[in-house]
Amino acid sequence: MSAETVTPAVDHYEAVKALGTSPLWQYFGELFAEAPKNQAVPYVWNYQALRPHMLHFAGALSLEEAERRVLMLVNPGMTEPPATVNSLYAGIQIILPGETAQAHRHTANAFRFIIEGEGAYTTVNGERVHMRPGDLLLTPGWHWHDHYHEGDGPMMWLDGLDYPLINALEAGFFQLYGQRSQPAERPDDISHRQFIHGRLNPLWIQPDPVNSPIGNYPWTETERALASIGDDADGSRYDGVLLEYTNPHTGGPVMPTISCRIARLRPGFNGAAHRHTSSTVYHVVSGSGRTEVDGEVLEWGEKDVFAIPGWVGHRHINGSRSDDVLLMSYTNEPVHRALGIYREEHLD
Ligand code: GTQ
Repeated sequence: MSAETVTPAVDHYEAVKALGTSPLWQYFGELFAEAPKNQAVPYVWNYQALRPHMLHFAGALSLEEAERRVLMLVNPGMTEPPATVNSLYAGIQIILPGETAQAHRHTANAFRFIIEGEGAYTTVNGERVHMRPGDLLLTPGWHWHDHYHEGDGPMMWLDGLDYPLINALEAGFFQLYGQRSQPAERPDDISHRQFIHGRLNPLWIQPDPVNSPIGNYPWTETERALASIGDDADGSRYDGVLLEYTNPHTGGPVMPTISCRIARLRPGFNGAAHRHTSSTVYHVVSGSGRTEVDGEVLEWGEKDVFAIPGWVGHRHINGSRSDDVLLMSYTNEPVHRALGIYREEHLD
């Protein structure tokens, strides 16, 4: 017998695996799916149910023990690592009078939307930025920030960050400032005082290439904008009177990876259905209603948070005959648009 005939059949699959390769034909359908298959699912987080537990942890855990006292809003489809939708995270943070959440910075971009309480401020790169309910505060990537509460009663807010994207891109860095709080180095609330008029910008400020220079978009201004639009504007068929918080230098989103928005759904608003590749997290500022998603109904009430993953068909409804719904939302749409992968489909 020749040596050739006794050689066992080579298992080419095992052999190529050992060589660090894999046959594309076994993965093709998964890697090049006809349409996106999102891990995240539509979901509602009930604020009133969470609130007593937030208060419990406020009493049980000091800010010396926790870098930030936050309950993460974890999507049941995205638990490891935890995320709220693809590329975005939401959390509810609580801080008590006299407490300091120590100064740190991270490459992830962050914002806060104030839910309840008054008298706290965040120091962002040396500027104290005061918070009131409905205010949108920005902490763009690599900006030092610490929170301090000098008022009465607990203060709670929604945190929105893009760390799932930053970590997926392997660009996550984190640093402690070294002291618990930063000294105030600039006049309090100066960034929004000098920019808030929107159409009159200070020319002595060197624009940041990607981030809005505004520390706080106060609720008083948001309300004024909605009131000024009134009842006779067309609005969007899908999202009602939908406004984007903008970077005054560019007119674009407040941060490169996150567009923050506020929408007013008038009484009886029955939105048209659509889907888009971008994912959205909503916070109900006031009112209650429902969102129909691919045959399922998400019911939401005041202060709740809900998630609509990308490519899920959805329609928002304000069933009330008398009350507005105000929805704050944030989305990764700017990332999809920047990469040329944004797609939208009208379903009605
Ligand atoms: O307040 O700086 O929910 O750094 C997650 C990470 C809040 C914050 C979060 C953070 C913060």
